[in-house]
Amino acid sequence: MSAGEAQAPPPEPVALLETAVAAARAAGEHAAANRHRRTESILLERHDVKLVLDVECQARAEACIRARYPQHDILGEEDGSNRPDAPALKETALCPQSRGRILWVIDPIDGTVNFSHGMREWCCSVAVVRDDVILAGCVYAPEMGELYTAYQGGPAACNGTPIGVSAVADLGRSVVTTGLDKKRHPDGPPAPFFHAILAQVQRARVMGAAAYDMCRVAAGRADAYFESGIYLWDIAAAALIVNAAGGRTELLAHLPGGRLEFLASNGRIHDALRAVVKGVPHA
Ligand code: LIP
Repeated sequence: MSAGEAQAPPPEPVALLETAVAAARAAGEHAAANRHRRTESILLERHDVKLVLDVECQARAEACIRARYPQHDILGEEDGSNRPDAPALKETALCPQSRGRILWVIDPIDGTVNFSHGMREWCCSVAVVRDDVILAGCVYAPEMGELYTAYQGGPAACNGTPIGVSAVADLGRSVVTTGLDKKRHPDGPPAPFFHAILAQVQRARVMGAAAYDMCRVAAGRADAYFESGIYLWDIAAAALIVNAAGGRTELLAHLPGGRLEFLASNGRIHDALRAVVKGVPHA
């Protein structure tokens, strides 16, 4: 970004959202049209997979953004080398990389393992951030027929219809989604966060796509989401959508390798759930 642009005001959030939607749709429609290629992998790890379509979908999202905003910066899951090293990130900022510049944050296929097995719970997430403020965000779940959107100062919507978080105020009556980060506790007991949450809520669910999990919270179909070891691109767009839907989000910690510990909720059970996850000893 040029020095002059660093001082220029960012484009209007509504205009940015239009591009975020176009980028998420370009990625999602390509993935959905190529489901028959869902097992073409670049990297197969014990608990993860990187697909050829991940890279292709990110390229399509980037093309939409660069056509409209060639001067903006982009951070995507498939960049690899862009994963900031957390020891340098001493701040509480969710996206310190966005300081002084407009940064697009892309997860071309969130829920990649779900997608590669033919499950429908996957989505494409595109957010735009400046000075740690999320200006607009879109989460597109093609096989669920749902497009979630929000922009700074505006409403959260699903397919253009306003959405809002649930009214559940008792943790014991809540449904909380989370992830099972196998890499966080390689030697300790399995899934300590999951078991701590499970003991306190009505149901704990692991659905495999953070951005879509958070959109469930925004739409009032789940009451909170928590994950330790998630990346910025998994949660940036959905964080704005949850807040715009009347919920609350909180960065609990920066972890090594650019991973995050992140909590999103309907607001009413936020403090109680934070106390539960803060009580889990970290490896
Ligand atoms: C996934 C997240 C999920 C997490 C998985 C994985 P990806 O993102 O959405 O919440 O538990 O480990 O990180 O890799 O499918 O984009």
